[in-house]
Amino acid sequence: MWDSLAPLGRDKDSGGYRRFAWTGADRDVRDWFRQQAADRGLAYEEDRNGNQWAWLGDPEGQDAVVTGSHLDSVPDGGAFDGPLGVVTAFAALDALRERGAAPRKPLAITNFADEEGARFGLACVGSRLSAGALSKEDAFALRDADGISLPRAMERAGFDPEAIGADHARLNRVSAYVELHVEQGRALDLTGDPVGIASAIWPHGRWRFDWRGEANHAGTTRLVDRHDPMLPYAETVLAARREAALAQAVATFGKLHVVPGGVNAIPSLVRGWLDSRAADQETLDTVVTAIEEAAREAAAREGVALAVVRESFTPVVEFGHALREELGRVLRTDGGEVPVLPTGAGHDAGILSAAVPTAMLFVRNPTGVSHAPAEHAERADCHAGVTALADVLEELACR
Ligand code: HGY
Ligand code: MN
Ligand code: MN
Ligand code: MN
Repeated sequence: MWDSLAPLGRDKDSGGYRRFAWTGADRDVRDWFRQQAADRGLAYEEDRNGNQWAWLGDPEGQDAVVTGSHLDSVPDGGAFDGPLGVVTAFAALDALRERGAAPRKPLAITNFADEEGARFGLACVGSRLSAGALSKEDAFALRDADGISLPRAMERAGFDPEAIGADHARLNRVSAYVELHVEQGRALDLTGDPVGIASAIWPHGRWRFDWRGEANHAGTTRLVDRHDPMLPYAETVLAARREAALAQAVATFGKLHVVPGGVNAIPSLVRGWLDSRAADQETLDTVVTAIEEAAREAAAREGVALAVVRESFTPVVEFGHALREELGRVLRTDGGEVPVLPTGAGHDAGILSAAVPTAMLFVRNPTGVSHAPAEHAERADCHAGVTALADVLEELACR
């Protein structure tokens, strides 16, 4: 199964993945999902927001137990972030069948659309729409770098964008959503465990900084006469690292857009996107406020204007104790407890936790790297993840 998915959307130069929402690469992995469902005789659905569902049992039934993740990626993303959760879901269902475990509740596997937000700039679009955390109006306002709107992209991919919106009826029928995900750090590698359970997702957000200066000739403009927006941008990147380090938080300027983008032209506009996250809300607010202050001071020194917009924000998610404890009981072995750990990465499970009891399982990533081609999980640990997920699904759906 893995080998049929791995080549799809992979960039031959970087070895990373470029599976952006509603593009050809996304269509290929969605077709792959549909085929996996068909191969298992599962009832296949696409919901009003483009999320894919493969059902064992009645899609209209109550108390459904759902597992899955996403198949889209960040630019040059790794092979496991998202796909591991979908592949292990199908493999866990196969394992339940091999065990002869008969689900008493409907069981579904999902691929949530556009989790990474790589194309339109907002993460977890499919799950946000379904959970009512993103309005149709705000979704319609999303544009990609070429100015193509989300609804237009969905339409081109064969979806009716007018249908998007909250899907409470569907989510109200779900009794638990469990997402398995490659760990995006090295905590399990350090504890020596193949599988862990998520305790929480850090609060995190995305802020857009627009520095507007004075376009001019790179060769003839004296330094004293410049209003170069690149300067305050550079100083703000250094301030972000400084403030995050002081607060044991994280801050990243990972995306930059420069206008006009000529080597020999002082820019008129430098647009940078900040991704910042911290263990708690107060710390995050402190860090972002300090970064913004440093950005304003640097802009003033260069005679450059600055506008800052918070583009998205996800508050802290504490995964519910009841389901988390149940997973801990199911996965406890003679070797002891399964580690419980927080994550700084956002997930559909985090968005859905506002509407559905959710839990997450992590599989060890010996490199600790994610959102890059070096992301890795050993085959043996992936198998341990399948067994753990099958045990959890058997407990939740078959008992
Ligand atoms: O950005 C995140 O944390 C997630 O991978 N979308
Ligand atoms: Mn990711
Ligand atoms: Mn992910
Ligand atoms: Mn010239």
